[in-house]
Amino acid sequence: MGIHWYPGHMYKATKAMIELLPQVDIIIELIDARIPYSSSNPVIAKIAKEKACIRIINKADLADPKITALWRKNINDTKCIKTLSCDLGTKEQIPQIMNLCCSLSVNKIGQPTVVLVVGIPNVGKSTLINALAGRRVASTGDEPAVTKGQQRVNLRNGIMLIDTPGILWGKVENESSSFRLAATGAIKNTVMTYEEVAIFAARYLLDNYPKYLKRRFIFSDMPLTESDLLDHIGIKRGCLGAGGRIDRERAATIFINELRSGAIGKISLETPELIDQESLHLKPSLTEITGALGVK
Ligand SMILES: Nc1nc2c(ncn2[C@@H]2O[C@H](COP(=O)(O)OP(=O)(O)OP(=O)(O)O)[C@@H](O)[C@H]2O)c(=O)[nH]1
Ligand SMILES: [Mg+2]
Repeated sequence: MGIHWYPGHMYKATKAMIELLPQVDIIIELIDARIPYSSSNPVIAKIAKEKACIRIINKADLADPKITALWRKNINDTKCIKTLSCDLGTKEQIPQIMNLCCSLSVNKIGQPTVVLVVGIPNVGKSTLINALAGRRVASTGDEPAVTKGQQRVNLRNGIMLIDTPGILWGKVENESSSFRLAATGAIKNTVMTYEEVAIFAARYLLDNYPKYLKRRFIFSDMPLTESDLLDHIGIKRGCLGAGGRIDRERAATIFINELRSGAIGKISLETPELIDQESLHLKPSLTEITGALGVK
């Protein structure tokens, strides 16, 4: 059972994006390097098939480089789709992205090449627009749903960029994907409690990154369970309520914020192998969503 997170504004934003498609020449889709599968919107995958597409695995600076390398091998380029991993903090890959846009651009006399920038909330779409424009033209912020509507930016080289609000899809079938989206900050903090998300992330980190936890939170004995880990963080960070009881929600908030910021380490929350295993238990439910939006 997946979460249902599809507020009206996201449905409208998806519909507006689809309506714009006939004018679009190139799609840039940003996915999150920490969760390349869970941050890939199946609706975008479906519509992107018709267009030249640049797929950017963003926030690579926060992800485990070994796992990103595995994903790079796993996500194949096709004739129309070029993939590159990126850290927009450094802007190093901006010339390469611009060159790709220029090489894929179509010759339309007197009209700009239209590049639509899409992806889940908080993945870095507006940051990319600003970097490509070379100035701050779009609002950015470390929370989902900062961009509320489409915004057009004309560059001097004949390219028009369109920033879009972050979108998720109607039903995130894989329940683990919902937790991963929440853990990385793509889903508003009001949809799930910090504690729920922290319990999920704690288990993954205890199994896959115990050394990072030890280094960050300094344990003499490694906690065995997710609850023990949160209690330990609560004690270490002084999250105590009435009667000296550990305030789990506060401990969970600290843990999630440090995970999101990269303070615990470069961490990926899914691998291709794990997703293969999880996918065996899922049935596709895309038709329902894309049908409702008018995508055939
Ligand atoms: N560490 C890191 N942070 C990044 C990177 N790219 C963007 N960010 C940060 O991620 C946060 C979200 O960036 P935005 O550009 O606002 O994201 P968005 O996709 O436009 O978000 P919405 O408009 O809310 O959908 C900001 O705090 C950015 O500074 C990156 O490559 N690495
Ligand atoms: Mg934005």
